[in-house]
Amino acid sequence: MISRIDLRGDALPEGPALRDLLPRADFDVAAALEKVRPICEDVHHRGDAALIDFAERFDGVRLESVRVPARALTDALERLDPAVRAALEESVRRARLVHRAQRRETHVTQVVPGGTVTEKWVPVDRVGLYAPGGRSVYPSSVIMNAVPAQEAGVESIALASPPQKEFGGLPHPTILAACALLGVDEVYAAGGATAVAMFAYGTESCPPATMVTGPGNIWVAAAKRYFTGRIGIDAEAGPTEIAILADDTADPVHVASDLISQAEHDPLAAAVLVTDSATLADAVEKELAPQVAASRHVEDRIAPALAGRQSAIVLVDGLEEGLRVVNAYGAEHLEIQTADAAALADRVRNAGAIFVGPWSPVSLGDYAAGSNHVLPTGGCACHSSGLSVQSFLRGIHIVEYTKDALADVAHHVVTLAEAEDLPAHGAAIKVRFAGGERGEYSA
Ligand code: HSO
Ligand code: ZN
Repeated sequence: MISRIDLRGDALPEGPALRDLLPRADFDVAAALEKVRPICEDVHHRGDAALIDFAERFDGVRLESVRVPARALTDALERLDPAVRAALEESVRRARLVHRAQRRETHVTQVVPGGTVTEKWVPVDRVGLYAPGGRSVYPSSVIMNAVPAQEAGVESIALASPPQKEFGGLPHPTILAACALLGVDEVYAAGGATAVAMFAYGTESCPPATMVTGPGNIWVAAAKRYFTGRIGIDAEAGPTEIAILADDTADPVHVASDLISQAEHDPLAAAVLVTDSATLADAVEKELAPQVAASRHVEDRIAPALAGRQSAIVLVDGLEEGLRVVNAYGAEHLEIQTADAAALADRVRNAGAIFVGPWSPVSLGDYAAGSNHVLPTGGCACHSSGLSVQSFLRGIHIVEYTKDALADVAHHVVTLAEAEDLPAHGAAIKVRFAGGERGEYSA
């Protein structure tokens, strides 16, 4: 059901060589790029008409309009199961606490007397959020995208989600209800690459956005890559990953169920256990069989995810080696279930989010820890962070020097300009002081 990679005995290789030994899904965004290009360009040229045609082709429903009427949002919220509503509200409350604390203050640095650099943080003007449909109807992801954008102060927030045939061409009602709960009232029925193109170019009904964020399948990732440079994106989300670093103190029942919990997302989802305990490895493997058999999405997702080349039990000599392995892997989610989990967590350098100890499973983070669940996948945790308030802000430097302060540093600027063979740069300084009474650069 799940393969083993035995890294015991020999010394572990360094960096990329170690990474090459570890499992990972094939997620060929570059190949998908060629297919999304004509779709995006059609949306560019034909706007709403193209969106409506693509909805018919991909989602099997002819839309009257791409914009979802306000009434559909309030209706969906009214009809939402009260228990689901309460859970979403608690999720929002916790996410707000965490994301509000990420806000950034304007910072003024007095570099020299009379010379300041102020860094102010400005939210992007307009964000298009994407919420997948089909297999992944996740109102929780609406929260994880909308809350940081709102806390960052983004003024214009729109959301797109695929039209659903069974709901008369509207996005899934729980997505609409989550939007209503969050006060996101500009919603479009558009899916995959067409939704990203709608936000990137704008159409008759949807003004263009400066940034698009949110999870999605390979077509969404490819469309984000297509528009990189034209609009801001969060990340090209790949299939979900869980890595668990565990020793013989971990409970195999918990470890197995946590591996399955993320395998449940996608046949390409990755579940990786890294352990120095062969006993735990055997126990987890034994536990997986009955737990998988008792799960709902076995054939289409869990079984292929666990059996896929992206999942494995990795055996290492000790936790030091285990730490090197999880750092080389850079998991989207990393659980640490060892005797001294917090101390090990402190030494993790590469992970989208870290879940420490036996009572902090990834499912908690998916819904209600307060942390964000839009996290870097595919090893991108080695250089990127999950979605946060920061994702929606730009830091702008405001430079303000007095005449005296410029005079003090002028000779350095002129020297560097000459060293770079850019005399006009130096001239822009000199011209301000020519003819001064106290020498060339006197104030
Ligand atoms: N684990 C997913 C997010 C999610 N889980 C949504 C449940 N719903 C990617 O981080
Ligand atoms: Zn999940």
